[in-house]
Amino acid sequence: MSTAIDQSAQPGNAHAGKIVTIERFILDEQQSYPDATGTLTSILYDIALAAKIIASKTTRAGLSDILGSAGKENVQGEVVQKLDEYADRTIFRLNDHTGRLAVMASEEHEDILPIPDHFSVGPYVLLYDPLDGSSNIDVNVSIGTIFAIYRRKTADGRGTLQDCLQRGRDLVAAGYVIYGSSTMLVYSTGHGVHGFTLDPIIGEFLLSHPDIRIPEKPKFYSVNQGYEQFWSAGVQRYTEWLQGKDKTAKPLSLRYIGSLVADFHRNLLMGGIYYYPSDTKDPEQTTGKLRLVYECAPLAFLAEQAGGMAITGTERILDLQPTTLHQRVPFFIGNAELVTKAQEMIQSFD
Ligand code: P6P
Repeated sequence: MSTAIDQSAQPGNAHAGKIVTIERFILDEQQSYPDATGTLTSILYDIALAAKIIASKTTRAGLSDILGSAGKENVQGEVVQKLDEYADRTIFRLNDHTGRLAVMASEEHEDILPIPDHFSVGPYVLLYDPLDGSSNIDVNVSIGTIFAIYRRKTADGRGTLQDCLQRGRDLVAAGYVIYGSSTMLVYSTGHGVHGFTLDPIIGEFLLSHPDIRIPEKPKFYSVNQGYEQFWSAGVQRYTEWLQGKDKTAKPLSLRYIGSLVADFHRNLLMGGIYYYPSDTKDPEQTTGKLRLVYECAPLAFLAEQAGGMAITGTERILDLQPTTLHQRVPFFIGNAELVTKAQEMIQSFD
């Protein structure tokens, strides 16, 4: 199997033959913006550092007392795993004192996370899901961190909720870290999607997947088919189409890990669609499970940058104006052809 260094040596790769660290790549990218102050670059550095620190724990989770639940629930009513808390605290503490952010918000907390009064504020906003899919920690399934960076909207002072409730189309940068067989950081600042693999020996993220594009020919569909009875008619018919039941297309393989970042990452690299539709399994929560601000908008930004699409079933995710921090939306993301077909069948049969 080729390593990150071998891959960058592939002919046709703009970075062929070079060993490019994420720091160097981000700095090179910044050179393209004469008026850049370096603040966004520094935030991305800090996220890469947080990823290394969290990765050092996830790879040893089974060996330290950090494994297992912290015995309390988060705002989502989910049992908080200790690794969740560690990841959440690590990202906050790496960013609260830098003077680069006006405010933060984390999927693990009900409200916004103000910058402490004794630290100065800055022009950006950081929203993050510290460890998505954390219920998989104890069974050694890949999990991930998702982050979104906006410019603040309020003029000055401490950032507010308004700074955190922005449309995804106004994202300045977004990305994720996947803690799997290797640790990868994948991000975009609106100029393509780029993947970096952590070399744990030297502690560096090295460019391994420049300019990621979702393959035209999809391979997989990812959905929890255990809830099929609770879906709308359009989603049920769409799923049958994906399975080739109407004989107009070859069946796709079902791959569903139950960890959004892992499912999204596989489909980004190999082609496919992930969806978590609205369903009626919980009368209290029929708009689907995934959070617009912390999960859907940042991943939608990446998907579109990689030539894909992301919708609620009827609307473009990046056009949605969030009304609350923990707002959930139905979510279809991946290969443009498959997402478009979902929209058509939902509109025809719902
Ligand atoms: P279900 C994990 O809790 C998560 O938010 C996503 O990472 C994952 O895709 C989804 O929920 C799994 O949900 O209902 O299929 O178990």
